[in-house]
Amino acid sequence: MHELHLLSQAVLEGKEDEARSLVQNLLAMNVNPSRILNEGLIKGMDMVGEKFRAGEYYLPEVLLASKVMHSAFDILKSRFVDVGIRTRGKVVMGTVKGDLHDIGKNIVIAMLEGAGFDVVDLGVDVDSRTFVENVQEIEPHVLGMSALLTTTMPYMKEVIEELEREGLRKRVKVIVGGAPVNERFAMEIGADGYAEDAGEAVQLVRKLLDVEVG
Ligand code: B12
Repeated sequence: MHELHLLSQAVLEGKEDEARSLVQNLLAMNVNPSRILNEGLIKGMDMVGEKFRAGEYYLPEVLLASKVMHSAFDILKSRFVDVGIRTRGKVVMGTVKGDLHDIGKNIVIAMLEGAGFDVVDLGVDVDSRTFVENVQEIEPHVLGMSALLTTTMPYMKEVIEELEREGLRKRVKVIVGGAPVNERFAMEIGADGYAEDAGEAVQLVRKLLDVEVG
């Protein structure tokens, strides 16, 4: 669809006003919010990633695109709210130590909140101590970790080991995600689940908590 293409271009080119009005138009045209997110906004970020890899974009361009993505996603966010269903469970979520990427994590959080879960966001660059302390205090049903760098991904294992040392591992389901993470890695480090995108993350949390869908 032409408007979705224009939206990914607006993210790619860092045009905030244009991206926001395209999202409004697409919603007015009754285009499914998940489609706007995946085929417009995330597609745009993927294109940014390609340019970055190819050395055509530098950090300022990537940051600008991130800002546009964030601002446009804000309009979309409320559309994921599943009215009438409240607090289906508690989730604690953070991006692991050494990693500052939070766009994907924030989308996952917004979708989980929309689906009725209570989410506590620990932010980025979160060390194992902080994860463990929050699991102790908040007693969430699920702990979610995000990593976008191959160098920070192994840290997820350290957090799981720390949970084990503190005797907390059995009390919380651990889920992991982020572009370099996959199902196999998740199983290798002893996580309970992996999801490829925010929509799947909601299904995964529902499944782990055995919450009725709908
Ligand atoms: C935006 C971005 C940045 C921004 C981050 C802004 C922000 N606030 O997040 C900035 C400019 C800060 C940045 C910095 C760096 N970046 Co960067 N960045 C990206 C970029 C272009 C997009 C990432 C993104 O937001 N994608 C969109 C979101 C929606 O997707 P996502 O994060 O994958 O999330 C989805 C799923 O993975 C899943 N998910 C995510 N988290 C979780 C968690 C759970 C529990 C679950 C279930 C699911 C889940 O659901 C999400 C929604 O569907 C990627 C390239 C790419 N295409 O991935 C590079 C990329 C990740 N960056 C990279 C690099 C190298 C860096 C830097 C080291 C660059 C530098 N030399 O300084 C620094 C590192 C800083 C640090 N310490 O973290 C590399 C990583 C390479 C590697 N193999 O490790 C990439 C792949 C670019 C590349 N091709 O080289 N970056």
